[in-house]
Amino acid sequence: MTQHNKLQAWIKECADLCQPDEIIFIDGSEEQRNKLRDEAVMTGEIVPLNQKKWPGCYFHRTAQNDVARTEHLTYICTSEKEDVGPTNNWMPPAEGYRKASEIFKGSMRGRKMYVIPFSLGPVGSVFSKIGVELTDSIYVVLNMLIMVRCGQEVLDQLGSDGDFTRCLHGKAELDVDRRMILHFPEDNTIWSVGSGYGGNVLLSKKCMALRLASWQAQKESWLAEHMLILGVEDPAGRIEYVAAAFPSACGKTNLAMLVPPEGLTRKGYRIWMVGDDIAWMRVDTDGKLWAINPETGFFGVAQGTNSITNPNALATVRRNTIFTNVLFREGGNIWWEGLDGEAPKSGIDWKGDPWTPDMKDKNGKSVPGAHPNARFTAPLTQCPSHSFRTEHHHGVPISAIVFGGRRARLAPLVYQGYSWQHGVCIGAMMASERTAAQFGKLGEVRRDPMAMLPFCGYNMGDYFRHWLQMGTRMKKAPKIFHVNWFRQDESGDYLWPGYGENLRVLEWILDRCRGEAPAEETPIGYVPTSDSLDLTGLDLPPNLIEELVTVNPEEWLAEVESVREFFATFGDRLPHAMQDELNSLERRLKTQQKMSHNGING
Ligand code: GTP
Ligand code: SPV
Ligand code: MN
Repeated sequence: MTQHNKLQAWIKECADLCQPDEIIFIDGSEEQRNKLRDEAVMTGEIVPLNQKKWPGCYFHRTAQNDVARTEHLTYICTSEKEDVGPTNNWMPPAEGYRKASEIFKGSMRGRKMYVIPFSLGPVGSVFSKIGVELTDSIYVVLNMLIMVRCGQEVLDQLGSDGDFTRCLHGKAELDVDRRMILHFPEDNTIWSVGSGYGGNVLLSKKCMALRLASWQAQKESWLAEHMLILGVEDPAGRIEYVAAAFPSACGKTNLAMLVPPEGLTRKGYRIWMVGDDIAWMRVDTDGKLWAINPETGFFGVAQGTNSITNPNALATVRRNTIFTNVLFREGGNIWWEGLDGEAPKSGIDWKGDPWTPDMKDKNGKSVPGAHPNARFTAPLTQCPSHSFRTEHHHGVPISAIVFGGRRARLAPLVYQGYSWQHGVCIGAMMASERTAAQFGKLGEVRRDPMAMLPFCGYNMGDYFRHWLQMGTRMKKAPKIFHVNWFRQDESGDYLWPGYGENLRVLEWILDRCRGEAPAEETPIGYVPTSDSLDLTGLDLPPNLIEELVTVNPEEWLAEVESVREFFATFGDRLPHAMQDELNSLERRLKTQQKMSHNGING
């Protein structure tokens, strides 16, 4: 299968450690996939859904303590602690290898080890990187076959001495006390042990395409980002591409799969989905930023997905999809909270227990049938709005970069940075409420620069510097914006309808990039004037847009203070430009505050 001596030696080394009964190369063939599926069905690792209704679809339940990424067990192992910065857990490489080896040792006895060669990006593209994941989980293999380009063509591309990222995964005992997700950027190696959940074990995804890739991108002058990519085709037939970074479970998949509301469809708008989670971007010879989605699949949040919020997602998951931790129903059906129609009368919940919709926990709260972080794994090409550009080795040119978080207060619906440098500071200041995508306290606001807090594989002070430098390398840099779909009123209801209606904001953003939409200057950046968003067909309360773009200087000054504290944690690794931008922002806010105290409308 391969003439690559180093690859063979590494596989042998890992097999000596883990002691699998057998080693199987994944060739990418349908035949092999079917065989593995059958085997996993036999053991109960996956359960077929009703194949008439859900052709090619399967259900999987993870261990109860293993339902989201475990950031506190995720480490970057480098020789110098300063290189990972204050936002990452650090361990010396030797200690990481030693501790994880103890868990890996003999852990695959009685199991098989699968060898998955994969390419992030189209095989052979200048963007692309190759990895090889070794795993003892068929569930991982079946997911990887959807999420990335796998198999013999990748080995052929690797040849006899190509570079590849070494990814070792073992389920071991699935014990949270013996779980470690370790990254060794200096060795181009990832070790993950003791988990069976998505982002912890599909090592191509967050571990390689973000943590290791961000490290490589800094050295090689490109960007590896937690961003969706979509194309907006306007009424003139012109397609412009937007890359947007929102933290986990904050709307990337939904925005990427956007279906235009009636009014904008009639106007002639169409959306093309390129990617929903990760973007790799490089400056091309034309001085523009070009992007690819390195993946070929969605690993999307089930909760809240329905035919109103995201019809394209529902169409995407009708076949060839793996559902993880949803509610399982008799007759091979599934359900999750927020799906269309009424809840089923009964089912087996994500824990494997009998469930009915009226069940309450000891605090009187409804017991969910699906885990809030239940996910679907489905091929990109099944999305009705899938872009033909995903196979292009060249990617797509990016006109606008959008940052966004989940903020009940403060952050307006949309605003635009004054410059690339200001835009980088907007990204660096980002914060969001914690969601179910990671283990921890829900709802707590935490700083999450560029939505990369859990995914930047090196010191974030250096990461900001790298972003600033990328700006100087572009002749036509994308404009930078910030959005917030999640502003709430006093009773906790969302003020903005969101989902498909978000296209109205994208329209303004792209018009701004061409210098064609009016805006008002505020201390934090440009916001839309009250009549510059096309709201045709939307029935909103009067003055809602004004309310959604209001900048409250007192609240923002408090935010500046909290950002200042956060920036201070980077010490002298923080670029001066970030401090300068923050000081200028504070000055502008104080001026506005003074003006409104004096009764002058700023
Ligand atoms: P990851 O896969 O974890 O990176 O998440 P993501 O950023 O792709 O988030 P996703 O699109 O899956 O959305 C997460 C949750 O936010 C879902 O429950 C959505 O229904 C909800 N959501 C997405 N967009 C909007 C929006 O515009 N408004 C509101 N109110 N909710 C939204
Ligand atoms: C995220 O949490 O941002 C995800 C899911 O996209 S996971 O693959 O688990 O990281
Ligand atoms: Mn994500």
